[in-house]
Amino acid sequence: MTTSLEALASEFGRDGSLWFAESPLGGTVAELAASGGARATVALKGAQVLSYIPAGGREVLWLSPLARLDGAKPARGGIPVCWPWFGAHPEGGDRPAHGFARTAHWMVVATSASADAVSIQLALGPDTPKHGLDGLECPLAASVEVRLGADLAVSLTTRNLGSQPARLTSALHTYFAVADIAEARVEGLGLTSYIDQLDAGRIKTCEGAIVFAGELDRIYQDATGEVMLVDKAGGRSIAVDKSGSRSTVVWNPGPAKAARLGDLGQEGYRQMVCIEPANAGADVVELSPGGMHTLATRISTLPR
Ligand code: TA6
Repeated sequence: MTTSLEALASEFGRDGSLWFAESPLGGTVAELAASGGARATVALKGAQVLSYIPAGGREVLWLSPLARLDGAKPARGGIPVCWPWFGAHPEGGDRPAHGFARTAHWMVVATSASADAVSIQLALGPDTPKHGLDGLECPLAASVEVRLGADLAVSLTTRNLGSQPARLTSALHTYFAVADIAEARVEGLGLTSYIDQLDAGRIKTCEGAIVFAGELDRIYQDATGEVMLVDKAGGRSIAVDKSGSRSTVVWNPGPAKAARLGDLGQEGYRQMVCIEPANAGADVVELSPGGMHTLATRISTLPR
């Protein structure tokens, strides 16, 4: 398994477009630089995108000032990969919330660079201790592709290598940067029912845009379309498109939960909102033996 910077550079580096470095956060990252000027940073731990800066633009993703790659917890921010389950494991116990993939080491398996885009593909290491959503030995394999060009595309592909059907829930748990959560809104989910995670999982609907006045934690069901994050105070909008997903999670911890979590930094909750293309709630993926599923997102910025 190629891990040293020199070995990674030799096998997967792409002159001027993709290189590897030791991040000050305490782990190895791939730096992507598209010909048009866009930049992205991907941590090998968790196959986690940490940064995305479009050409001529500013950072799109929020990353906690306390984020670390060398701790037991996942780095707070960017695009954590929740897999092979979303949320708490049905059996509880010591199973980590949002699965084990986001704290596992991923291997680089391929890179590419062209005039249009730079991409990196990573695979979850075969030595990752794995138990699945069903609590059994997990027969699933995972790979992530990050493609940087005019926008940012991230896809999570799962394959069932076992001889039995397997179930999967997952999410690309994307943290978006906003200038002020109090002036941000999410459009495109009006009239879609959601599971209210703050009200015993009751099913509700909300008309119009989502606005934030404290903690909000919702799993929108039958949500298959693009949503728009309007960062009014920041003077921009961010389009979040997706495929392979019928659920979208929207989350902001608010001040009290942010204080309990303790790793968002001073008032960090005011500068972030999660919009997560997911397979969550009733949106459970059933994979037959040999079957494959891809959850993908595409992120692009617009003038407001
Ligand atoms: O996606 C929303 C959510 O499930 C929230 O309930 C909150 O727990 C958040 O994920 C962050 O979870 P984490 O395990 O990263 O602290």
